[in-house]
Amino acid sequence: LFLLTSCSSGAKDSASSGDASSDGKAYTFKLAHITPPSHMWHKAAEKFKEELSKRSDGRIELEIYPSSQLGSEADMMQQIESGSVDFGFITAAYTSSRSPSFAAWFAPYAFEDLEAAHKERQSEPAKKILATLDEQGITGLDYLFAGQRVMLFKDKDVQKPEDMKGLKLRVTPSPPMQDFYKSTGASTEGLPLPEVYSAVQTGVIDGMDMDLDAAITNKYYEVAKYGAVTNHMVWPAVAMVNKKTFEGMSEEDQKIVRESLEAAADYAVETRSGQEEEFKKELADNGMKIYDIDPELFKPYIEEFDKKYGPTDPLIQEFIDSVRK
Ligand code: 3HB
Repeated sequence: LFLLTSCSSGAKDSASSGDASSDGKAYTFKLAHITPPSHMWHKAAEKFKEELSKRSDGRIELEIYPSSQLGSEADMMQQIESGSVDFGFITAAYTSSRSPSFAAWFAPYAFEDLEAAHKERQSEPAKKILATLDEQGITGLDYLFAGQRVMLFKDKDVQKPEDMKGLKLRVTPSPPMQDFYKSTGASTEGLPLPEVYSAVQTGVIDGMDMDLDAAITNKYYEVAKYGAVTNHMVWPAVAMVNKKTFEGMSEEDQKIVRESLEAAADYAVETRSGQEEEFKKELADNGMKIYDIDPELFKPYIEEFDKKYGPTDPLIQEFIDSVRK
């Protein structure tokens, strides 16, 4: 955090004393995330920047560091904790390794569509899950979504969960996601995104858990023939900020931050929802067989997930109860 100017004492804008008025401070914040500039999360970061500047009359500026320029998500979260980076959009998958209740978001087939997940982010359980970051010196502010998770297979036409038995699949190193796949009899490799293309190309893995967004940006259609658009899990990024930095801002500026993020989250979901058909077509045009699998076939695996993860954490149970009602 760089404090550029300050007109704090006797500030000109204290007309309504006692109110949540701005203290007139100017900020240039840093925001880090792992995705490339073409990804929805980066576009959401740009929207956040634009809204911050507009709503604060240029007092609140944002520098965005995409593509893991500042390191892995583990590095970034450590930097946010220490305050050398202010904001992050960090995958809920990684966040769940630091704060286990975020695993609730990986309850399989919990949402009808992206909009339903977007709505659930404002539920009490979702907010309580964000608040678990407090004890790490981080304020969890909101959730941003990219496309839901799908399954890509190198050369096996997987039509039902049982067809995955014995396949080696890349699944993000997040226990709830990996457990879901393991329950079908697949084995999992926790490869980070940059290693996935060559792993599937060389046959080290037989397929992957992915989203359509990253399937296109990484050209996985060149190395995988089959794409089951299961949309079986959502893929949230957790918008977070150093707690001290956030609490040091005036109430009005905190409100500007929250409202700017909300505008960015709305923008991301509206835009991404409208791209589903276009993304499927783009993959099909590039030679992939794109198809659905009936979610009913996954019912036993869904039940197994809920039974295993609900009892691990009261917040996960509360979240599951809220989404399965
Ligand atoms: C991933 O599958 O690891 C991934 C996908 C995204 C964004 C970030 C990571 O769309």
